[in-house]
Amino acid sequence: MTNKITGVNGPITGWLDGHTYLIGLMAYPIRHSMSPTMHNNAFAKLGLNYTYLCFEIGNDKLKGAVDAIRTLDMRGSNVSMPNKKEVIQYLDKLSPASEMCDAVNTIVNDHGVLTGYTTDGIGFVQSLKDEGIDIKGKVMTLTGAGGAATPIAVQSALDGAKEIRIFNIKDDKWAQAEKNVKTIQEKTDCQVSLTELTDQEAFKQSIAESDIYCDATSVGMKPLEDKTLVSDPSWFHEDMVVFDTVYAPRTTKLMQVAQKAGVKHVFDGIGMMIDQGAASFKLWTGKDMPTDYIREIMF
Ligand code: SKM
Repeated sequence: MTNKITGVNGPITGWLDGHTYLIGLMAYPIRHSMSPTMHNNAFAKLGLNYTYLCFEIGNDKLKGAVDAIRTLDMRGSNVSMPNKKEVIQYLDKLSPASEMCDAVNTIVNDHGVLTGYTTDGIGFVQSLKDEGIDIKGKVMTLTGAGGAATPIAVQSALDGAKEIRIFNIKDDKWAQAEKNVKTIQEKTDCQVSLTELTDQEAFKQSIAESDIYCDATSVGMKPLEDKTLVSDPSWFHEDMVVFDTVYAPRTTKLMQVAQKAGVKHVFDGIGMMIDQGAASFKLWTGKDMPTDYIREIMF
């Protein structure tokens, strides 16, 4: 059955009534998001009386929107760009990982007490696990230091990655990259380094020595869909993992280069997107998201 509203196969949320719990997604821009379709179909599948809606909220309207979570007794919200850091000042408590990342993507409202969590890193690690790959003991080269890269680095270190080599340009995210290195050094046993991406020899050598290369920048996504930070297939080796956090387009330029190199494990960001959503879903409902069903009807 094709759903007339979402255009995907499967049912939409089964009912809305006086008891329905509301969950939001506060970001700008956000109308493109897959999260409402994913969560509402999961609620319907499990017969949970929740609904998930997008709200176009930038930094300017964020305080009012967070206050509304308490006022309307919403169960919680996801938070995306540009609000992941900004939102912290309006919350009551933070999870340890959120504190380490300086970022929140999930708010849970327990009777007026708002706690911030970050599930993006959990999504990354879990999506590897879904493919039979454990981050424990792995050496990873990571490009980026923004909203996706920071939780990926922190959660990977918390979950036992042996070494993370971060590469970034000296842009406005450099200070965050330095902070990520310091946090990981202080709080975990993972070895971590930061190198300028302009040092292409070091970048190439790092990838050659890594089990995983993860690109957590927006290179590869519109309007940069023709770009990749690695264009020479010989930089990769067959047994490694190449992970692009971008999921539109489904096959990025980087993934094409990795496929050309014969890399066995090449992943886009869909798995991470589903698994970060599943971790948020569990925090709000206490239930496991039916991720196989979501994959089947949406992707
Ligand atoms: O962290 C996630 C967020 O939970 C949802 C989202 C989306 O729907 O586009 C993107 C990421 O920021």
